Formats: sequence, structure tokens, C-alpha cells
Amino acid sequence: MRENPFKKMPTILMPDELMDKALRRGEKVAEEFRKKEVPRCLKAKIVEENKVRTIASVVADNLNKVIDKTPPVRKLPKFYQEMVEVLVGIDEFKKCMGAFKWASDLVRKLGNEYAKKIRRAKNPQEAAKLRKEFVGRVKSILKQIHPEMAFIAVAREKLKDLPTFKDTPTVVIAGYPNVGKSTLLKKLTGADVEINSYPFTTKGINVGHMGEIQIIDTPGLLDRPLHERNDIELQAILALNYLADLILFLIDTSEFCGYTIDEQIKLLKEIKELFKIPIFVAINKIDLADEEKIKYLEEELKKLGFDYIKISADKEINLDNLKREIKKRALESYKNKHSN
Ligand SMILES: Nc1nc2c(ncn2[C@@H]2O[C@H](COP(=O)(O)OP(=O)(O)OP(=O)(O)O)[C@@H](O)[C@H]2O)c(=O)[nH]1
Ligand SMILES: [Mg+2]
Repeated sequence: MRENPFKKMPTILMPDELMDKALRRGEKVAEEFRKKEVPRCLKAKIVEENKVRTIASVVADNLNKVIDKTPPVRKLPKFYQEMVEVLVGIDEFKKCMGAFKWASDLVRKLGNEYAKKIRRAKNPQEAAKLRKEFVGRVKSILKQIHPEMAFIAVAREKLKDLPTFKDTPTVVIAGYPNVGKSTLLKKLTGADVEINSYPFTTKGINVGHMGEIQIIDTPGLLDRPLHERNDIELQAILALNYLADLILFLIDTSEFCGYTIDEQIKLLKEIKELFKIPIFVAINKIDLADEEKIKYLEEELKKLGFDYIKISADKEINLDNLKREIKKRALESYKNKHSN
């Protein structure tokens, strides 16, 4: 199981929220100490010292929790590393996590320093003044890392819902936008995915399971060089590169998707060049396409040496044969990969 390593990242509090939380806790702790039987002259100092210690630990612990629950990117499986790069940027991500560590360490250190100073304070006024000074410094530290906190909050939103994968024979469905990839995933595995009649409906990676076979639906790809691909397309490329034992390339023969058969064949050739992974082609939407188009496509695929099957994902035509084919091919490729 390759569980999404970002699943456990906690909600990121912004400076004001975190400060409010810490101050509230500080007040609560102070309240407890006020009730205690301590000589009057000492009580004020004890209350202030404990406020400072509480505020420091709430802030530092909160920042530390983010660090602890966020996996070190460089130790992740390559697929997740590259997803971080595509979705948020590894360098920026690491720099921002570094800011959390800096702030957490500094707040803890200041907490200790101010607690000691308060203990040595000459009177309650001085103790209160020191506590206020401490709160001011913590606020300014958090303000300083506000951009980094905001960045990590956005990164978390993007990363926490990445799918969890099984280490099992895997079929990645790829093709132009709108050709029926998500429809097919849904019909094969029952996965609950968004399907729409416009391109780029799928903006991330969807996973479903057909027995032991894992099936991954990807965003649509256009035929263009790697460096021109957008973040949505790059996720499809990463899934193909790191997760696929078999590529199931879907072609919309009806051309209702908005792209011609020739354009789709060109992408198929590109994919074949780019990845050394077995490819199986599914000619989709045969319920819509006219005979001539299907025939033309079949001839082209034969010329190019691709194995293929004719289906309709939506009308569920020939899906049992498709299942059998992809299962057989994915298992075989998975075995080959693992025996080398
Ligand atoms: N008639 C017919 N329509 C289909 C078939 N398969 C898919 N569709 C329709 O084609 C449209 C696109 O389907 P999707 O499954 O969203 O296509 P996709 O490839 O996942 O699209 P993106 O996520 O945008 O890349 C939807 O309106 C589907 O209902 C089919 O076999 N026959
Ligand atoms: Mg889709």
C-alpha cells in the first residue's frame, strides 16, 4: 500500500488564529493558578510565568505538529515527490517547512527566556510588562512567517487528497480530453468519478479497483511537448511513468470529443516513444462512430502494430472482453517488471 503520505497533515492555522488559541489557553492556565494558595506577592509572577510558558508551548507545539505530520519530501516514493514538484514546487515547500522550524524553535527559546526574566521581576507590574513584551515578539514572529504558513495551507489542500495506491498490477487509462476515460473507470470499477461532456473534466488522478487490478484514470492529454504541458496534464504523465504496468490508451472514434482520429493517433505514437510500457488501445464510442471511421482507425492501428479492442464505455459494449484483456496484460507486465 502506498498511502498518500500527506493525508495526516493537520489544518494550518494562520497567525491570528494561532495567537488567539495560545492566548486563550494562557488565560485558562492563569485562571487555575489564580485559585491556588500562594503568597500574594508571588502569585502575580507565577500567573505571568505560566501564561508565557503556555503561550510558548501552544505556538511551538502547533508549528511542530505540522513539521512532524508532513513527510520529508526527499524520502517519498518518486511519484509523490514529482507530484509535489508539479502541484506546489519542492524547493518552495521545503523552504516554507524550514520557516515553521525556525519559528517554533525561536518561540520556545523566547518562552524560556521570558519565563526566567519574569521570575526575577521586582514586582507584578514588571512581570506583566515582560509578558506583554513576549506576546508582542511571538506575534511578530508569526507575522513574519505568514506567507510561508499560507503557502503550506494551500499546499496541504492540494496534497491531502492525492489517492492512495496499492502495490498491485496497475492499468493507467490515458488519452485526449473527453474521450471517455472517467466513464470507463466508473464502468470497470464502480469508482465515483466526475464525468462531463467538456474537456479537462478530470483535473487529478482517480483510482478504482477491479479485483487485484488497480485502474487509474488520468486527466486528458493534448499532443504537445513535455515542457509545454500544464500541471493537470503533468499529473497524467507522472501516473503513466511511475504507476503503469499497462497503458490503456483510449481513442474516441466518433471524434465527438473534439479531436480528430489523426490527432489522437499522433498522441498515441508520442506516448509509445516516451514510455517503455506495454500499450493496449481501446477504440471507444463505437455506438456513435460511423463504420468508415472505425475502419480507418483499425487500419492505422494495424499498420502501427498496436493491439486493440472496440468498445463503448457508456453503452457497456464489449467491456467483459476488455476486462479480460487488460487483466491478462497488466498481470504479465507486472510479473516481468518484478522478476527483473
Ligand atoms: N456515446 C458515448 N458517449 C460516451 C462514451 N464514453 C463516454 N462518453 C461521453 O463522453 C463524454 C466525456 O466522458 P468522460 O468520461 O468525462 O471523458 P474523459 O476522457 O474522462 O474526459 P476528461 O476528464 O475531460 O479528460 C461524456 O459526455 C460521456 O458521457 C461512449 O462509449 N459512447
Ligand atoms: Mg475524466
